[in-house]
Amino acid sequence: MRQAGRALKNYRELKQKHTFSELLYTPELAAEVTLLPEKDLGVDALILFSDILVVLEGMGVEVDYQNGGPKIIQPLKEKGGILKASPRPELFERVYRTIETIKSSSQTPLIGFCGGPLTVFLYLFQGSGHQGNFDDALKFFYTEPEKTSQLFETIVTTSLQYAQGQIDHGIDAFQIFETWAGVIPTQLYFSRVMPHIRNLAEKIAAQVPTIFFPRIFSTGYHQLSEECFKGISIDFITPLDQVSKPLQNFALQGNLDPHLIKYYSHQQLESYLSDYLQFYHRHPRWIVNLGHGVLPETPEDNLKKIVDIIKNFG
Ligand code: 1CP
Repeated sequence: MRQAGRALKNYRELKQKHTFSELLYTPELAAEVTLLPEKDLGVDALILFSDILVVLEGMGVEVDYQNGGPKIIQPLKEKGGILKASPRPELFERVYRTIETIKSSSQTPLIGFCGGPLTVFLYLFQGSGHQGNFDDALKFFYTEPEKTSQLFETIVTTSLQYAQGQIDHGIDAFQIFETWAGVIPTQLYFSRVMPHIRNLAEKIAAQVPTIFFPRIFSTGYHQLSEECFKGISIDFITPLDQVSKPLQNFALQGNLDPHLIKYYSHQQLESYLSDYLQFYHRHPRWIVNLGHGVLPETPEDNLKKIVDIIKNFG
């Protein structure tokens, strides 16, 4: 959950020399970026340097990552909701080469990932995620449920193929980022999106430990106890103690507030994290992580401090 690199000096230096797409699709560079947090921060696990929109690019949808957040060149709102594109499987192949390169030089567990179908659909239809404005995509979601469901199926089919490739090339765990789960009511998420999540996750979870991150999921977290995941990643709004009991059989991940990580002094970080140590005694399967991505301009020193504090807890 780092989004990332943005906080790391060594990442920003690479960005001076290469575009984001070059970093994504040059296996040696993507491997180098993936490994930075291990070297610079000392974290215990790596997340593949990629993006959730790579699935769309592999489907043949063009994405522009220049100038701020990513943009879909021809979003479905401009094409009457119809997806016509020629798949580019060679882009996935580059990601698989990246995984092989990482695995050949590091023993640290590597997390692969994809976006959840709702989140990927929202970007595909709207064209960007700017400030969470998905008005056109949501209009389609509410007024064209069958066509939306077909798009979910298309996204899941490609995501599954991509996830399988990541597994075959050596990832150790998999995370599904449903960043925008909270734009619709939780019950609607369960009735209209969750069946697609299950189609995606069950095959993956049968092979590698799988973590689900539905962001801003309210009481939805309480209803995941029968799902196939090993871990649930929790946003930074929801108190962990509220979800600990219903999710007692799962590893819980995340919940640290990215703002606080950005603005707190080292001393404040220590006391913040010691509260989590108490939580850890109640729920020992807790993976230290943020409740959403690291904010740009977060002091790298603060990230390093968190890792040091946690490791000193022993
Ligand atoms: O951070 C890492 O290096 C790990 C790899 C990673 C992951 C897991 C990146 C690299 N992106 C993601 C996931 C991702 N991408 C999500 C789900 C998690 C989350 O909510 O943050 C989403 C919604 C995206 C889409 C995306 N790509 C955004 C958000 C835009 C928006 O307005 O909604 C952004 C800024 C990107 C570009 C991107 N992807 C990754 C990085 C490091 C960046 C920033 C590029 C840069 O400026 O250097």
